[in-house]
Amino acid sequence: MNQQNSTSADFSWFDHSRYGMFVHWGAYSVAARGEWVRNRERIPQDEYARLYADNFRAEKYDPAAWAALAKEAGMGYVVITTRHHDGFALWPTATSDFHAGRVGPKRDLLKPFVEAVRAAGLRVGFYFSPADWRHSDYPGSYYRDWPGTGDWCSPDARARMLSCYREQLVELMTGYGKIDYLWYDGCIPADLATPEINEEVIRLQPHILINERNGAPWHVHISEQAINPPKRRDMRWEACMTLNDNWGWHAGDTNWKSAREVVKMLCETAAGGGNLLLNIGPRPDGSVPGETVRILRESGAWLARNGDAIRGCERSPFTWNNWGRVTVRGNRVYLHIRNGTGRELCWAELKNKVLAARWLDGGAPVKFDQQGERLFLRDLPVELPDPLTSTIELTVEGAPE
Ligand code: FHN
Repeated sequence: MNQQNSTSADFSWFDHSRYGMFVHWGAYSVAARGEWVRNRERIPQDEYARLYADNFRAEKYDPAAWAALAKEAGMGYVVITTRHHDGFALWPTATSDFHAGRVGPKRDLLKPFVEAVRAAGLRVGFYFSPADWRHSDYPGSYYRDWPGTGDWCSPDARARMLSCYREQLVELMTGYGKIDYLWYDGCIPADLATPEINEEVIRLQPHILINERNGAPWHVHISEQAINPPKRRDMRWEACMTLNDNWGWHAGDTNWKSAREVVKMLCETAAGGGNLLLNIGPRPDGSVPGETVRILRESGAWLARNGDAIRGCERSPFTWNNWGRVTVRGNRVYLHIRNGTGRELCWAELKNKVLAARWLDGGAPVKFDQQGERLFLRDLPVELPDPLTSTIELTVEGAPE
């Protein structure tokens, strides 16, 4: 059942913002080799706890700085990994002894996060992994023949796993005030997901947005490391993307996306009426890598000048063009021009009558004439005004369909 049609909750904050920060941070950050390090390197739990969790100190943890960076980037919400597959919880859960309240920082890391994000006027999201490599009932076999101790065939093992999963979610949904977004990771095995648990979550947090990855189609379709709008047009969707090749901090990862690529992703997701959830992987001390700060600030400056062309945009009816992307909001059509076009650009798929055309950043008028569905934009500069992307705003008669 798709919950989207049955909820009275107001998710307009999600539709308006079109952009959020994803944070992958935990014991794995100490290894500096990504969040799957324990699995890839087949590290036994005790060794993993001793090498990584015990040394996860969060000594420079400043969630207010994370929230300020998200705001400067133009993001409207922040989603943090409360517990990733390794089982290490960022909050003092009663379900295990492997958490930040007892090991490493020896304090609750979620409470200051929630307070800082709310104080910045942003929405709060909790990522939660149904997979838990540490749980004795978790079937290791699902993780590439990793010698897990859990026997998934036994109903008792599944029941114990479900009970722990539910208890942790109840802790998260009752211990930190209003939570705006529950972000499940891919569910392995899928039958761990139960609509009943989501219905309990909604009873505890009536206005919460839930993504679909827990095995039941809920409010938000997720496209991971790709920008693929769902075929159905009545469902919210979000593309979650990394800034380099890893989610968790990886000291050897130098493959950083550019600010221009971030702007391109923003235009692509907004053109599809979707959101971009862009990941950061803080170091174990809580500091944010300089490259991340630079890229988010530079792309954020573009968004500060051109946000009207991204925020609140609906799914565009136009196909992409070889010069860029088209986003739509009401009777405004935004042409995001990325490639040099010479002095004229012809766009041939607009049925609506164009009433005005201007550069969105700065407002200078743009000469145009329309011949049926063909729109000619004249006397464009050979060097586009903005190195990241130059956007022309068209005011048209009616809303494009
Ligand atoms: O295995 C995880 C991965 O570590 C990361 O958290 C991503 C983020 O969406 N989700 C899973 C891979 O699909």
